[in-house]
Amino acid sequence: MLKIWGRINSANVKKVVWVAQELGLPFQRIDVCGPFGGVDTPEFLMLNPNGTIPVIDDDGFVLWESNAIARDRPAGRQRHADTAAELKRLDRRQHLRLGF
Ligand SMILES: N[C@@H](CCC(=O)N[C@@H](CS)C(=O)NCC(=O)O)C(=O)O
Repeated sequence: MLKIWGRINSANVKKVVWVAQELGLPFQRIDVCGPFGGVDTPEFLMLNPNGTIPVIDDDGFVLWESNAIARDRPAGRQRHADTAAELKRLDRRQHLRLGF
């Protein structure tokens, strides 16, 4: 499931939440930054070394910068799905070729 890190009163976080809602994507939003803190932890800095919000983790695909997220997600999700389908197809063909 799509995870969105960031307090909801951030305009940049609102932008990403809006995109997820427009795409009909189920998501979990995690309150960090400002009064919630949590953007200076090693775990968060692994996700975004800038320590800023929003950050998303979409089934392992991590991205920060709200405009990049807003631009990427619609196509990115399709790209992700296409890649997964392609890998499955190749795997199936490999099995057929190796006969097991
Ligand atoms: N250009 C970045 C800006 C990110 C940014 O500066 N986010 C603010 C909140 S809106 C932030 O994380 N501030 C750090 C803080 O308040 O500690 C984006 O669009 O994602």
